[in-house]
Amino acid sequence: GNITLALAGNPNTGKTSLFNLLTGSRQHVGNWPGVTVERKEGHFSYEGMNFTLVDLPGIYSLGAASIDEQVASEFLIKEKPELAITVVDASNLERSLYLVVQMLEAGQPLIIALNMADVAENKGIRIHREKLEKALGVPVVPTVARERKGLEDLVKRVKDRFENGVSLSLLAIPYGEKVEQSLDRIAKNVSSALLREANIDRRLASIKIAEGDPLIISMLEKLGEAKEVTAIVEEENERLELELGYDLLTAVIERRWNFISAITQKVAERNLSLKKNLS
Ligand code: BGO
Repeated sequence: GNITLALAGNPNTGKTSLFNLLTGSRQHVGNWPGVTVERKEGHFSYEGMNFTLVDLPGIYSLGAASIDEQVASEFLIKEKPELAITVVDASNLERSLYLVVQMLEAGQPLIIALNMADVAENKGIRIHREKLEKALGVPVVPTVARERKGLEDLVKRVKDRFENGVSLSLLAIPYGEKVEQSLDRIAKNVSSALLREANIDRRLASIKIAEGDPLIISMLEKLGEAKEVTAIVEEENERLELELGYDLLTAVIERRWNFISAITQKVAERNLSLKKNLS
């Protein structure tokens, strides 16, 4: 059999370097359907297992801010890859974790390639790998793609995932009572037809609607539910504006960053004496 893996990450985290190292010359380049965004796919084998690695566009979040974000979001929702490798910049952990957290909230099983470990070290940043694994419930493999370091470990962890069927931990971010109330209300008002069509659960549907995810919105339109759901979101926005001073989308984004910031403080150690003196 052939296992499909997605390769995700922010721009400039070393995603292309990892893709090339893993797949070598076994690559094809095309376009994502309907858009002019390049789609790269490659193959690799490890101990008798065959993998197809699909390189997603480099993005900071799964949303609708750009074609790249839409392409990546749509692939994850529609294709449901069995596993993703999400490349994280160890020297910029906090920024990198937003995408990871969104993928985990969406129930996407993943392994973190903690790349640029050398850059982090030069900046005096040490990431506590095990604490990060525990905080997010996913494997974390340090890599230095430029020096081909950590590749073997990464591929081993990928293989382990399929051999041992490592259980998937769905990350539930605490959004706070007032926001949860809005999410619950939205969740109760989506049809099971939508959940079937999008292949997601109620809570994720409510989060995606709160985010204005274009794929979910277009499904709601197709099912004739968009008006009703939009009216509920508007009511909830008004309530939250009064109670919190900002709307649902702002609240969701802010709470996610709070969650990420707390994790970063727990797992990243800044030690100026570790810093290599480059000046
Ligand atoms: C140039 N450590 C270090 N130090 N650098 C890395 C690592 C790592 O672990 N991994 C990748 N890089 P992409 P995206 C470059 O191209 O794979 C480097 O956007 C240069 N080029 O070599 O493209 C990698 O796909 C001239 O750097 O990332 C690349 O995610 C001078 O990070 C850059 C310096 O990697 C981005 C760097 C002509």
